[in-house]
Amino acid sequence: MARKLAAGNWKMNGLAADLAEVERLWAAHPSPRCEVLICPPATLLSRMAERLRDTTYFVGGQDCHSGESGAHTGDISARMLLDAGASHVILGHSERRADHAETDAMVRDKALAAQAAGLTSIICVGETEAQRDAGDALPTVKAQLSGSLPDDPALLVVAYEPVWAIGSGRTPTLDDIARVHGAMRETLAIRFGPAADDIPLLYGGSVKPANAAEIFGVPNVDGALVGGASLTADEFGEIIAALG
Ligand code: G2H
Repeated sequence: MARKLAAGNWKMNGLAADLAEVERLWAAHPSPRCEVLICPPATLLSRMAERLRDTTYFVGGQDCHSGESGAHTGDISARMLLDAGASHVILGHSERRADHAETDAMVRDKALAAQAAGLTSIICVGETEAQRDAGDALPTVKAQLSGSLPDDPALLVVAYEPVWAIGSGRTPTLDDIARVHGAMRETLAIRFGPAADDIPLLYGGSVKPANAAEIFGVPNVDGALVGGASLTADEFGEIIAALG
């Protein structure tokens, strides 16, 4: 049985003043029944980790390089994230696949680096609107899974984020989410055996307080990767409460 996880992805949002939001969140939700993770921009990572040091909340990165160190201007290694206080890292988000031409093979190499550093990877997969309209959602997700995942199921979370649902206010039907999450669990079981049951499967894409509870009721949905609604303590707190 996979543990429940509410993960916030702040994307390229947040300045030092916004750290107060996570303290408000903790004050309002000091004993959630799910795990809570917040992934701020790298500039805030160590300061957020410091603010949350005496809490049960986790802090994570939004990407890492596949190498340990070296001449890679602007990049951050998995060990650097760990050193800054991170326990998790989001990998292969569709915005990185689109903006930085990240391939499945690159995502897999990053996941291997994250595992080696002891970080939990949140591997993101999801179809574009054109792929959905062509009836290719499931083959797309399965291909991304087989290409992006490391060989060891330890320290692994998978997030299904249909690209067309991200930040758009649109979400798949509950039946569609159930179909994709069921297929992901089957694919993971073929690859990893019984360990697949312990891999949290998150849904991501326009999760809000208004739709969180119904999405969390879908079989094989173990939580959410939340963007816009994770930026304020009030909205993310409602989503945490819906999961817990
Ligand atoms: C999908 C999600 C967070 P939002 O990218 O990963 O963002 O909730 O804003 O759609």
